[in-house]
Amino acid sequence: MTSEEGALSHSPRTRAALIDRLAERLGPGGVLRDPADTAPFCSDWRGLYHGRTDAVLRPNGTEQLAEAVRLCAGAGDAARIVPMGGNTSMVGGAAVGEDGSELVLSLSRMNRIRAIDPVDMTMTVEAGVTLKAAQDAAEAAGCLLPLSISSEGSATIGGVLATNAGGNNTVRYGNARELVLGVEAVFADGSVFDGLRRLRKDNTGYALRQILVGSEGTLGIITAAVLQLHPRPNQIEVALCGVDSPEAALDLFQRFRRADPSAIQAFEYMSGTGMALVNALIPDATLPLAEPAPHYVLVELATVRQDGTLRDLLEAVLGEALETGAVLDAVIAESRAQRLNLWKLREEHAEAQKRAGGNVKNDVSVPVSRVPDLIRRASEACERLIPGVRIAPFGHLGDGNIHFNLVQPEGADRDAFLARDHEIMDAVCAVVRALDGSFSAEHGVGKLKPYMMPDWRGGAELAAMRRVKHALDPAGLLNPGKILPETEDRPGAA
Ligand code: 2HG
Ligand code: ZN
Repeated sequence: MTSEEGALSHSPRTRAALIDRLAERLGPGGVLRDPADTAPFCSDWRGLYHGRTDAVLRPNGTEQLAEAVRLCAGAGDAARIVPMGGNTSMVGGAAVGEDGSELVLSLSRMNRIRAIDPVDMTMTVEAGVTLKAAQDAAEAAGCLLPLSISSEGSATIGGVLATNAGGNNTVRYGNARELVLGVEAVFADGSVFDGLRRLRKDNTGYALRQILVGSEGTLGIITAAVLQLHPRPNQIEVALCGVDSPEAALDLFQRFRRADPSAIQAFEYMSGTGMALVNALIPDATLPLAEPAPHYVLVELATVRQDGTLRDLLEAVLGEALETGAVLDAVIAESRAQRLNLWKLREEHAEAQKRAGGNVKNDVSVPVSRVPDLIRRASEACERLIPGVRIAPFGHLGDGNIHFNLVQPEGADRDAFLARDHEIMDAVCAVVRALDGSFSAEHGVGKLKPYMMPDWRGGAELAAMRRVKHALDPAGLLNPGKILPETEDRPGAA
């Protein structure tokens, strides 16, 4: 394509005509054009990306959404589409480009819970329902939707599925992928894939729902899903423990697993540095232990049994671990309010780190046995690279996913620190690779990390991904610039 053709196909005039037509079809409230209204859709939670859009589309249902996609597809390159849920991505998964040629497609008006079946233990929800609203609806029906992530108040089902979210309960229930029985989605040509099946067994060709889950909106737009629910637990116990090393944290995990693997609902790790930031920067987040510890574990046990023995199990394991010195100190929640308070100390880590200054995040995973090695070796590498950097890893130890996050040194220049993000991520990822891990465990690739794909997923794997993308979205209409790198070369490579 010549540059003249490129300029023509991005023509703002064609786009303006398209937006007029979209406004007509989507009706009142269906299209936002005023920059004051579109601005919140153009920046991400981390503040890494600031784009521009000529319109935010807000269809009120699948049919409208499909029609909008058909219109955009018919307009060629004039309007590519960035699907957006709660806009909570940590990797710019819904970041909008800077030239205005991308339209945001917000699922916020598609927020109905279509059905809950307590016998089949399924719920059918639209993509714009927040994860918290879906959890609450499941609970009201006497069931449990076990997906739980720190941003669940804003994150929506569509985004959670598009990114195959993991979160706090993966250790027991798996990732989002394991909880999806069916999806409804709109493909890039505007056709509707009606796959809202509620079946546990359904081997009828390619599992398209599983290709869409984790595709970050690049292969189709998930508009609704059938989720597998679980029985609600009758006993829940939560404890916060201080430990003196990541090895001790792993040792404690093994103790619980030996005692009763089926009781572990969450097993979370926090560094002393991360916890100190939460205590200092988040109101009403006070450490309930007598002394701060170098590292912490938050463990949640749960069971549907009603025999009152879960507390015994928790106390037996903690008692033994305290005696051997594997645990330094521990507090057990005595009420639902105390449980929530202990969880708050964990869930506010991202917010506290944001308040402390610039962050470089490494959402990495390694085999569980190697988590202590990861923490030690990556810490050493980062200390060497940036003396004084605040090393504040935390995360889902039970499934091997650690958020190896760095907070700028106190008093340092935020932008200068962030300018070194690739250098820092590369140093951490070198350790992750040596430990047979992954550079992105649960947050996805988004706009931040496609540059890593050739190194980590190159060759036949990346080539096959490109062919799948081309087959389902030949014009590159959906979520441009995410997951797949523009070239096979690393930036800066000779
Ligand atoms: C969490 O586990 C989220 O709290 C956010 O995945 C992690 O801030 C982060 O890096
Ligand atoms: Zn996480």
